[in-house]
Amino acid sequence: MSIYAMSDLHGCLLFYQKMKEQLQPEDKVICLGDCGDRGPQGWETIKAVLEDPQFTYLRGNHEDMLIGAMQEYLGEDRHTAHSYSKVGATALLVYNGGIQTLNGWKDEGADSKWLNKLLALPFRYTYDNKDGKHIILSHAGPTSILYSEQEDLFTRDAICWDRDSINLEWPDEDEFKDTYMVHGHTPCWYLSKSWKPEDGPIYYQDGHKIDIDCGTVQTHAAYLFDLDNFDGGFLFTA
Ligand SMILES: [Mn+2]
Repeated sequence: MSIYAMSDLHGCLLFYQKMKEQLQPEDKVICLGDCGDRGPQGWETIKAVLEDPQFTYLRGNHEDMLIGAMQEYLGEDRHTAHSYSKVGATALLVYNGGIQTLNGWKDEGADSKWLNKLLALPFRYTYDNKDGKHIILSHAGPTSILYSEQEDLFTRDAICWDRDSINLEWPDEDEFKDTYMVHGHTPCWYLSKSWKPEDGPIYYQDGHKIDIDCGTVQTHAAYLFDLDNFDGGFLFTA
């Protein structure tokens, strides 16, 4: 049995299908969020991952915006990680390429069962691998979650949205020397302009942070990152 992570398919259902062809029935995949928006089949990709028992689906900022937009459409109070104080969640989702995803849900009757499934998604997942590496997985990978298991609005907002902690150094406390953080949210080309999908995930902050977002919608590539063997895993290209 293998356990993998993947992230940021952004409507590229094709890569979900390619991953399914690669997986053995007993394998597990942690999906680090952002299944919808920007790409061609946002709503279909979200539904496929939500309904697939092989996948553990974590909330990304695009799921967070979609939850807010669904709640705004249904006239419910918002229960999002982000406050959306300046603009509504719907406006922000549309600005970030989410109109097709939202319309996919509306065209099928705007069923609140999907909202409830999205609301139930966890924000983080931890895995202790075969080499004794303690791995924290989340969408955005904020350094702050090293210090707290607690989840409040501030922490959840950071888990879904934070990009600033990319520039921090890995803490030198002993307790974090075997800890690794695997995340998406920030395409690898944002960290290195010369990066190409064939180069693989980017390791930074002394190799403890691992960005597996290869910018699928722009690069037409996606990773399955093997959590027990960092040198294993698969690159898929269209
Ligand atoms: Mn994101």
